[in-house]
Amino acid sequence: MIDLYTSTTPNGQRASLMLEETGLPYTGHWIDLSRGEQRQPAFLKLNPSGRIPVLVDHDSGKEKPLVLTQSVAIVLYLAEKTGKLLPEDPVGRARVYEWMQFHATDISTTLFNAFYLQRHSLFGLSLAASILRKRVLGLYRHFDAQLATHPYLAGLDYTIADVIVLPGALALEKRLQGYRHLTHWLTELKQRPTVRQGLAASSPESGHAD
Ligand SMILES: N[C@@H](CCC(=O)N[C@@H](CS)C(=O)NCC(=O)O)C(=O)O
Repeated sequence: MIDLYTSTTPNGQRASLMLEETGLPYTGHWIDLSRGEQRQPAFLKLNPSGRIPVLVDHDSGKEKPLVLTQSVAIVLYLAEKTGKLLPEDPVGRARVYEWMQFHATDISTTLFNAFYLQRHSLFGLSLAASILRKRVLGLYRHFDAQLATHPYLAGLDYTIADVIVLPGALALEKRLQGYRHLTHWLTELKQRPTVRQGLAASSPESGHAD
């Protein structure tokens, strides 16, 4: 059995989207970040950095359950555990890693920095935040170009590259409308039953942590 501690953010959604793809049974626990539930002692025992997502796998094959943080690590672990959404050949896998890392390092990190600077805008940093946001929107043109010639980011199949990129792109959907192929990809994926279930599993309606 697996427990997932998550919330309605792109990082939380990555984990629940992937769990739905694997078909593994799991229980979701929605963490209310606005009420600071991620800083409660019980949660900090799971992740001392006080952030979602956290996955606890009670069937990891080891004596103790595996407690895993970091959305990309969670997605990779689930892909390797189940053999889903990750090609076996090194070249196919390299393409998945390329798109996965493009988003996880260039886009997610830049967006986080923009968010952080915006919170400090009283100190005159909102211009820096808007420059970073513009950079992110510009970088998405590479995703659009890739999707102009491939149905999915790493090629012909839906892979963890799509799982990792999808929630962040959905959060910016309105601002990405100029990117026709990216928008088409988003529209298609929103129809995918596992995507609908994965997004629902990281929403407040899915329930609260104990
Ligand atoms: N790099 C981490 C980032 C995790 C993260 O920053 N989670 C945010 C939500 S997206 C969080 O829990 N923030 C709560 C806080 O900082 O108090 C990952 O990919 O899982």
